[in-house]
Amino acid sequence: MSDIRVLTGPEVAQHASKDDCWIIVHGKVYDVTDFLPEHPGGQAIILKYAGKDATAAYEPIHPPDAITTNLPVEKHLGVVDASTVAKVVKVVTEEEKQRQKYIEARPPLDTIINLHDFENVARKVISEKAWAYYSSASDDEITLRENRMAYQRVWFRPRILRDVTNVDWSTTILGQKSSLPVYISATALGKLGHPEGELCLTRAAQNHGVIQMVATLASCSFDEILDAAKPDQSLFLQLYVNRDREITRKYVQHAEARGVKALFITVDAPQLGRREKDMRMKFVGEEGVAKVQDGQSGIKKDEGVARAISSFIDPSLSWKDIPWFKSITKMPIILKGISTAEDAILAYEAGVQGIVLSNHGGRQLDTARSGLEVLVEVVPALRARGYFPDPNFEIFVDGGVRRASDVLKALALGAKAVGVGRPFLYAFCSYGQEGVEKAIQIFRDEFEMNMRLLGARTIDELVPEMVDASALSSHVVLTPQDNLFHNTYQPLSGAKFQES
Ligand code: 173
Repeated sequence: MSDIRVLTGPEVAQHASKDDCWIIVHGKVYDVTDFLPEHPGGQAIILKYAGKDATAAYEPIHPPDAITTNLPVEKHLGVVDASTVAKVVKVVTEEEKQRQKYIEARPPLDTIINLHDFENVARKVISEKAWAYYSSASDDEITLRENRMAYQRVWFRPRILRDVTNVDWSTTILGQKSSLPVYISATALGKLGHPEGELCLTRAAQNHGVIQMVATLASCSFDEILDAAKPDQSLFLQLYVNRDREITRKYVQHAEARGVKALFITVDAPQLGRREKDMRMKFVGEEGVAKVQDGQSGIKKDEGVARAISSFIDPSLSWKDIPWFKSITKMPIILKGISTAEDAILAYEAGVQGIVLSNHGGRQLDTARSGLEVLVEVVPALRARGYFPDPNFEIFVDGGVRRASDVLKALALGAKAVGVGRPFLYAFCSYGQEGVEKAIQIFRDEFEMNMRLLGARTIDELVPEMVDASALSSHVVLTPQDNLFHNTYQPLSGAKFQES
């Protein structure tokens, strides 16, 4: 016997106003009237689907359980009889038609030979909205570009005649085996770019012994990702700390119970940076809706995807909170988003197990320095205090890595491993799981060649003497232009004129 209420499409459609708003998600009907003002993404976007099926819009930017955990059970009204729901007729835009053509005409995967290639493909095969969200960085995107350029101010000092028949680039990261000195860094909202979202990363990582850092704001739910992983697969968790610490405590302890191996707390995002490509896209995309709502709801229509869903992040997070994190978990704690030697020292003294020298892919404080440049400041400062090297404190770098040679530079300068975010994201947006596997293969090929040419047979043989980083902190040196990068990089554009 079942007492589940079955509703029809026309019944749901009668509740299509701000004062009485029902929506359908995954075949279930929800009364979201009271939730409207609380929706982190604003009311306008929900009202666009009032009385209708919102699944397609909901799916890419919410974990499947978001609605059930946020809405009291009495607002779960029942299921809808699918045969009675008016099919949402999707107007196929010119953009969408063009996109489908590009998907058909993707370069065969075996013609992809470097990580830049994925970015070029992704830009064409994902929606403009997804591209704007993923590729954007804050303000003038100076740091985004500097992250890449910094690697080109470090030059190799290769050693010769060392019998490099066998080279081995495997390592351990926070005690976990890794086939590469690279981990997949957290990126949010994977389903904006591919229907399987972050699961593409999980499956590829397990096939190749690579560690994935799972994002708090992944499109797939945490448990979906963990269920897709093998029992012996190492995963890390990236954490945005909630204003409600109870939510964070439960989340962290659940992750630990499910076997996550380390907790990376993001410390560089008390507020999200203004990512202008993303903001302009939102402005254009939701303009019609936002106009109706203006002045009624106080919705900021120009926030962009990320900002719209980030209001839960606690800006009051401080050094005083670190003991609390240590009290709720035994996982190693790593602070992600350190940009100075001063904070690296504080982190060490706070007793955490590592730091990520990162500017969040250029998406937070613009003109913050690259992680690589921060590394050459941090290592001597820690060493001077006897804090480096320390097997219980690992230093990571992320941002701008596109080549194994970049990774080797960071390792020679003292990093334990390097985080790679967007390139893996673009790999799965373009080719799904296979794309990620190919990206890993490209890294392998590049490690083999570069380690041979550098004269380093193992990761331990990468020493500071193998690089000349003397120009790293000088921001005015000229280097040859990186054409692959520049040709892919999409310059910021100005405000659009209104169509007459
Ligand atoms: O960089 C990001 O876009 C990010 O970290 C984020 C934060 C909040 C919501 C979505 C993404």
